[in-house]
Amino acid sequence: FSRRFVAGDTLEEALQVVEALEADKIHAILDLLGEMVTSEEQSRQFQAEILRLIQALAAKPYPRYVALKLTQLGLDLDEALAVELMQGLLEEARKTECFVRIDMEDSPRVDATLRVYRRLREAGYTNTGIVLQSYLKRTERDLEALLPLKPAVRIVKGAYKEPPEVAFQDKRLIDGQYLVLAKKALENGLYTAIASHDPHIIGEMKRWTTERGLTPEQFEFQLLYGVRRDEQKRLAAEGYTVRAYIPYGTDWYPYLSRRIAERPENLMFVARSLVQG
Ligand code: FMN
Repeated sequence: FSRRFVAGDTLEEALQVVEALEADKIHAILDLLGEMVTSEEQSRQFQAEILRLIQALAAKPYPRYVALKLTQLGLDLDEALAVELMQGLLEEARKTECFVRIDMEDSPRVDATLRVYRRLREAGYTNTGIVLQSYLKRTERDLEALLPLKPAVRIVKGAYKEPPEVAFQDKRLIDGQYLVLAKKALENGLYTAIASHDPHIIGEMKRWTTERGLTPEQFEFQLLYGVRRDEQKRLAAEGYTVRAYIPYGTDWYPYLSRRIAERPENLMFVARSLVQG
């Protein structure tokens, strides 16, 4: 039995999924599920659990890469706490060349997330990167402001329900803005993760990067574990760097709710695995 979108409750189960994907040349982004914690104690517990993940990856021969959310590390309680806990993680991660991606959450948290990222860069940590969401009207300005830092970026459409004041609602605008952001990031020399399952976006970015002569050292594709598995294999077989985002843990409710909101057919997969699980 394997679950469709979540690798399992435990780190050990998640690492088995990684081994299977590596056989297809797909690398892993490991994500311990958890977000919007309401106490310092919970934040510290999550940090300890992510440290355990980073340490477990240290022994592995494949690329080491984790993702987390700053509200998992207490961002809503105290920004300084999130910075402190991130520093502890990045210190450990840098020993083994492990990359730590800071996922982007909903719009009220974007400013704080970007501030924490800047603080970490000022403190000298380069093994971390951010996410930019094409549905937000502010994002092109955010990208421009960040350019001098040469951040590693992941471009996504955005997964949260956002009001029309801050976010485009029209799919064509969101998709158009996605391509604008991804190309602008690449034109400015940022290492860019193109995170989408959208055939139009993947196809256009393949075409454009080929036309520009970009190499696998400059960008990669990222998809979610369990989504378009054949496309993941195909891209990897074509020689692109491909990473799958692999969530694990017991706090899966918000994650699966977003997957169902963006694609209602996913409800079937989720319901089936709950029944079988
Ligand atoms: N959405 C966010 O709002 N923040 C994130 O940090 C985020 N990370 C993602 C990472 C990966 C690897 C992928 C594939 C998606 C991520 N998403 C994130 C979800 C996207 O915003 C979007 O909801 C989802 O990919 C569906 O859109 P698509 O048609 O482009 O695939």
